[in-house]
Amino acid sequence: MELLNDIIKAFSFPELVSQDGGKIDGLVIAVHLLMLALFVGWIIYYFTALWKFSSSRNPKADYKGVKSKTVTNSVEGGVIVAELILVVVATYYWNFYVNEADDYDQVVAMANGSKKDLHVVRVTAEQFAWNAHYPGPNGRLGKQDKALVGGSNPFGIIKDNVDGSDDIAVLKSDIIVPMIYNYRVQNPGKTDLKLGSLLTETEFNEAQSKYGSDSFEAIRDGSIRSVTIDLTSKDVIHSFKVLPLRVCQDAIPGLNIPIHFKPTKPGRYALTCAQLCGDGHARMRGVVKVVSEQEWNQWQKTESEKNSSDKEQASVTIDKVKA
Ligand SMILES: [Cu+2]
Repeated sequence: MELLNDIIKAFSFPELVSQDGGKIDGLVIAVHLLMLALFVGWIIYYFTALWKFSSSRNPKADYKGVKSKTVTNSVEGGVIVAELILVVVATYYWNFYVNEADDYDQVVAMANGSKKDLHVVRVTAEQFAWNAHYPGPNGRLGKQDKALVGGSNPFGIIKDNVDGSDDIAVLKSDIIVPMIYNYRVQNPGKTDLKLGSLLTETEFNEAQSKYGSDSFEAIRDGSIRSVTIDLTSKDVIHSFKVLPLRVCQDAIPGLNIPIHFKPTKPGRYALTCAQLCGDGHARMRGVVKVVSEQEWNQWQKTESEKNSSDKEQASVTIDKVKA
């Protein structure tokens, strides 16, 4: 019985901690059912052909074969239709889903007329580790310049710019992402909030203290904010794969590829590299750590302070050396 349970477990889906991950599982099941239908169809065809064209039923070979083109034509027609669906429909939806999450406006929020990368984590893969670059409390990712890449600044962040000054760079450690419940504005009252817009808990609390708790209505509707990983690679092609989040995306040098997911449970989840990227490929493991919104805010604050105090320390040391 235990063996049976183990076998069932081995063939089941891994734990799911992503709000849209069920769609991926659905697709996997649909593809398997389609393959099963094809398999059964071909098996039936195979045995029918064996029986129909056996030498006992047809002692003399028919050299003329089939004359009608109906079957060939309909198969070719089917191929053309399938290709049209693939190119027109699939490309459109792929572009729609991959480049823009349904709550993308919330992820890259517009604030003071400029974009904020509130829940974007830049991940740079290298042989054989994962590195992460986070926006600081100001919510903006600093610009990068490859001339600045070095031991103390592996991402080449332009730090003397306001966006980059509070950024957090973490090498070869857990990649932290927030799990944020959306508060949907049901009734904006006399506030500046828009009907139907989504607030994070932090924004909800800020709005409550700004306008007063009875001045507007917003409810937690069960939806979760998308997190975006802005993925790239420093050297060769790697692949960012986290099974519980149902996410797998190649990291390609010179390209920044966005991945979106909505984590539903705090915890640490295994991150593996799904492209054979060199002799240390098997060692290239990491962790995606999902934390609550409060933990995320706190972590961002302390790490950012740590980063800037490191910088101050470094400049003090340089000054001392100069003196
Ligand atoms: Cu790799």
